[in-house]
Amino acid sequence: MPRDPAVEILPSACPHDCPSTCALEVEKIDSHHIGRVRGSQRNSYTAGVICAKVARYSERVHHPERLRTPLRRVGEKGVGLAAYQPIGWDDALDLIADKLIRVAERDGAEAVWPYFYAGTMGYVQRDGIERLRHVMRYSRQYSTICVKLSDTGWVAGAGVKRGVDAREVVESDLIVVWGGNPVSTQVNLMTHIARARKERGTKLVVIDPYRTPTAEQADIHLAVRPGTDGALACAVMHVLFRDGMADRAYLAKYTDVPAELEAHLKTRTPEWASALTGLSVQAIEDFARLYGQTKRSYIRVGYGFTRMRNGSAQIHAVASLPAVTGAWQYPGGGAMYGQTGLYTLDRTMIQGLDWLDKGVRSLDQSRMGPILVGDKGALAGGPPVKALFIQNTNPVVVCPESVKVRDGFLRDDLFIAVHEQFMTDTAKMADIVLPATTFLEHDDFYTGSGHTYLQVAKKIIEPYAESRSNHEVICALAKRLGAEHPGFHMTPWQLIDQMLKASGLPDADTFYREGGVDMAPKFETAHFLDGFGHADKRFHFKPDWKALGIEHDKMPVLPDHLAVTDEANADKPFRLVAAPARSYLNSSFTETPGSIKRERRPTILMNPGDCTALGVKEGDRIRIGNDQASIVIHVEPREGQQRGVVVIESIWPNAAFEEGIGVNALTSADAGYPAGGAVFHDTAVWLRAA
Ligand SMILES: Nc1nc2c(c(=O)[nH]1)N[C@H]1C(S)=C(S)[C@@H](COP(=O)(O)OP(=O)(O)OC[C@H]3O[C@@H](n4cnc5c(=O)[nH]c(N)nc54)[C@H](O)[C@@H]3O)O[C@H]1N2
Ligand SMILES: Nc1nc2c(c(=O)[nH]1)N[C@H]1C(S)=C(S)[C@@H](COP(=O)(O)OP(=O)(O)OC[C@H]3O[C@@H](n4cnc5c(=O)[nH]c(N)nc54)[C@H](O)[C@@H]3O)O[C@H]1N2
Ligand code: SF4
Ligand SMILES: [Mo]
Repeated sequence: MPRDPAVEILPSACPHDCPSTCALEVEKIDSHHIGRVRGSQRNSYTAGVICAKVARYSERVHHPERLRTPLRRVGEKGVGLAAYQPIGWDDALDLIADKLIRVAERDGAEAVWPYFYAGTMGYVQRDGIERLRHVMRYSRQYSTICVKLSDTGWVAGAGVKRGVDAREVVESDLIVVWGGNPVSTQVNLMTHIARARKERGTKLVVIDPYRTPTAEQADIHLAVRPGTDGALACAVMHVLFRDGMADRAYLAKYTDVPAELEAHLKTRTPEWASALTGLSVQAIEDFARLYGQTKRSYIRVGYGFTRMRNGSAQIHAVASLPAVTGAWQYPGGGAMYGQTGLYTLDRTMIQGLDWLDKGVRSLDQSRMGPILVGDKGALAGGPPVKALFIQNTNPVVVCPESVKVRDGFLRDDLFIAVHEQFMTDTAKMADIVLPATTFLEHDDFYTGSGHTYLQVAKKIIEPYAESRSNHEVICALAKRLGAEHPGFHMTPWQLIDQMLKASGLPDADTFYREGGVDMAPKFETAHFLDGFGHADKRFHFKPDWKALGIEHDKMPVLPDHLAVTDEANADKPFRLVAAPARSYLNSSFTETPGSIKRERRPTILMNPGDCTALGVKEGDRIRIGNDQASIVIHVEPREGQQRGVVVIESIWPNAAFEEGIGVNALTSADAGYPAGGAVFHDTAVWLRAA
């Protein structure tokens, strides 16, 4: 689309919870309106490309259903706008503060649970709630909904959360996208992969239980059964050792127990893995040979295959592969899961870490359902939660065991305040709803996990209607609660500047002027040739799980298939994967017309053979359930996934489903091993006629 030279173009960064954290260029029409949003060239990872949903951001920021004013509920929970009356900001903040003070006096400070996640990834607007929490000694939040399982398993092997720069895939001869769907969830990676394929004829392998848009582009798609990647990785390593494709010199120099690993893998044959993964022996042998014979092989490790009870073990097994072939030594070789270990930022001021007391109770974010319905174990020995203050997340929809979450939110003795941009399912349960700004209306600082840039972004337009930023709300509440901390008296820009200076980095203005700073380390470091992150500098095939989580005794000693998943059985013969949808971002964008049009309605993707066996066809309704709940959904036959595997792309609002509960009614709030983590793709289910 041609650019109008009269329209001002300003730099920004995408705040959404996505590994890409794209550098943006935003058309500013006037002080209240934006036009088109484009990817910027100033950041060579973004390279001018962004996803369609953010390119259409004017649909979201100027949406007629944006929250305009603070609201007080006067009707039933769950109804929405009709149940609320507008009130002034001072009244709303006074009401919240009074309630929090009363709850803390009566039930103890731990009965208050500030709850947040990454609706914006900006450090100031996302994490300021931590400062309020720590100063007030409110219950802490154990962050488990997204990266706990993957972080734990990656760090077990590599010792630090970083890897080979994704831009380096242009030098790879083989790219393996393992348990991720970048076409939908981080489109920029595909730009670099496309370049590699064009310039070098690079092969693309995708390992995913269903034919995602990424799998559709692959040379080879290995449609594993969910939760069996550990077995596949072990069988591949078995072949590498068996057929002389292991780099023994590399193993001796850079890894901990290569001989033990080789002996252990003797029984982890392709036949053994075939029975678990559902892949043919030939497919496993062929992939192992391709991987073993390609020096410049790059694994882009996704999150999907870690959202399992055995997820940390799975990612550890997969991350072991390049240590066996020594792929780390070559340009375009190695692996990457996330880069956040590169940024050692001093977040004391923003998060109020000088007030952090680890003696204060910590509650597992993903176990919100059990927590709110009063499960003693989930409450970690403390009082019931009597007040929730929520920013940046929509737990009524996105948390597992969502029926329990909803039941908890329906409690009469629970006070709920929600700060949101839209009337989400969570906001509909609140006593007080506060309108929030978007990233275009406030300043913030961003890091990327899929790339290595740090970026700052300034507000581009004025806040919509009466909306206020998270930072403003946190500071206003702090004042009313008598919480004292210098961070409550600083502007977002001052907080960013303070953090950067305390971290030994250039100041905020320099960052802004230069369009961000690339923190990519030198080749030797990125490829761990100067050592992995452990004290002994070696990759650990035999991790110290004990240091990583309380359920360490459940973990395999060496890379293995850990048989702790919710296995299919005669009563529940199907395995459900609750994967991300392309046009939504978690529960965000479920309000924008362009995204809704593309996603249409909730569907269940099924192997055509299963459709025939169950007598259902395209567009039919079917009931899917387990011991927790059941939901009704429309059928879509899809080639390319195994029989017995079904997929629901999400996360739709509850109202999109016939009976008003969505996919997370089926997912479990069990904590993955060894350190916790939500197990969204680890669910056995039955299917019946609706
Ligand atoms: N079935 C299933 N469930 C899942 C997953 C899955 O794959 N399948 N994935 C899980 C994962 S990985 C994650 S990370 C979670 C994420 O789940 P959520 O945290 O709920 O995700 P988001 O939709 O990114 O953000 C939530 C809300 O933040 C609001 N928001 C955005 N910016 C701001 C702001 O500046 N201020 C305020 N106050 N609010 C703001 C948005 O309007 C949005 O409603 O979902 C999890 N749930
Ligand atoms: N469009 C869009 N983009 C997003 C999001 C979104 O909801 N929509 N969510 C954002 C967030 S918060 C995150 S954390 C990231 C997530 O980004 P991804 O890593 O891409 O997403 P995951 O949920 O982790 O699932 C990715 C893939 O893992 C597959 N998978 C599930 N189980 C297994 C398994 O056992 N083995 C293997 N090999 N694969 C498996 C799923 O089928 C799915 O295709 O994306 C972010 N970007
Ligand atoms: S790809 Fe991710 S980071 Fe980039 S614009 Fe889209 S949601 Fe934002
Ligand atoms: Mo996530």
